[in-house]
Amino acid sequence: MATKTARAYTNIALIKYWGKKDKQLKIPYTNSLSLTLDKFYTDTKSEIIDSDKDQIYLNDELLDDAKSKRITNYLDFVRNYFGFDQHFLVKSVNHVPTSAGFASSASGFAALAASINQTMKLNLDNRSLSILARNGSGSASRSIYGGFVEWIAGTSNDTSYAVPIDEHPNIDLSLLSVVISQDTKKISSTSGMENSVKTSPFYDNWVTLVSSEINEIKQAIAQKDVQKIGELSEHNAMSMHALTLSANPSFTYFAPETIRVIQLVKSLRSQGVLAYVTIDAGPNVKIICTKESAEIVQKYIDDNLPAVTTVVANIGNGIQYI
Ligand code: 2P0
Repeated sequence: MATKTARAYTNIALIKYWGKKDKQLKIPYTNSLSLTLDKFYTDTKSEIIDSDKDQIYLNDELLDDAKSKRITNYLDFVRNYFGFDQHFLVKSVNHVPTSAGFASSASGFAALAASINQTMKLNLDNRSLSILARNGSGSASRSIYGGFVEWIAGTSNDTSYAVPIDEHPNIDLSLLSVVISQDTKKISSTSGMENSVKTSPFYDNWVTLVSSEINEIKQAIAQKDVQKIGELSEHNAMSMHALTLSANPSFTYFAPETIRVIQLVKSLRSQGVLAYVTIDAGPNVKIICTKESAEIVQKYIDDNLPAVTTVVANIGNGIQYI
């Protein structure tokens, strides 16, 4: 039987992961909660090759050693973890256009983990797959499932994994992605979160805040209260970015246009439009809307900031084999 392609969708954290207790295992300080999106995904196919070196293609380009290092290191981890020694030809295609302003590590490592699961006939259940994906990139643990997903921080490799909260929520929520810059960020999430943990005087407060916001957002999800989901997500995102500003030395992922978009959203909100921002480790802004408000917000941003690109996404599925 021919090997299937594993498809994983990207996710946006509403209550964010920002800090590792264990760097090696990527065990976070807090739980986090995300929404899987339908527009952006990675397709990955792998096969065993008769070689002592992996060959990695990304978007039809064979990656050199430097570019493939993070992936081959991960495959070394996977070989060691399961005790096999085969090497792979991996072909990965990102349908996460850089122009959509999403990082591809979440969908990328989730698709890679699922693909190796297939090729090596590991028969992993979703929990084990989430653990495997987490070892590639923390946020990838959540892309195993669709809809609303919680990553349980845990305390060890076996206890840190994502669980579905509602994979197919019947909720009127759309996400507008506002792309300000497509440049690779200067401060990676990995080092940004490390600096925040080490030097922000507010880090302990963040840990306390996240545990209460996770509970509150789960209630809001159960009640299909999009406004409450938006309020909590915006507050959580601003609190995460406060950790970067209060780090020593301080840093920020915001660009001037990031602030401008926040102001435009607040102005619309004062006119009664449902719109709340969330921002990851980069300048781009994602706006939580209803289907109706997404159209209004998109037009308003397009009119006021003609240089930015906007894309509307809806709720996506978990891992698929096609
Ligand atoms: C998140 N981010 O919860 C947070 C919010 C960015 C801001 O997870 O070091 O690529 O590989 O575990 O998962 C991005 O960081 O970091 C991220 P590593 P990852 O989505």
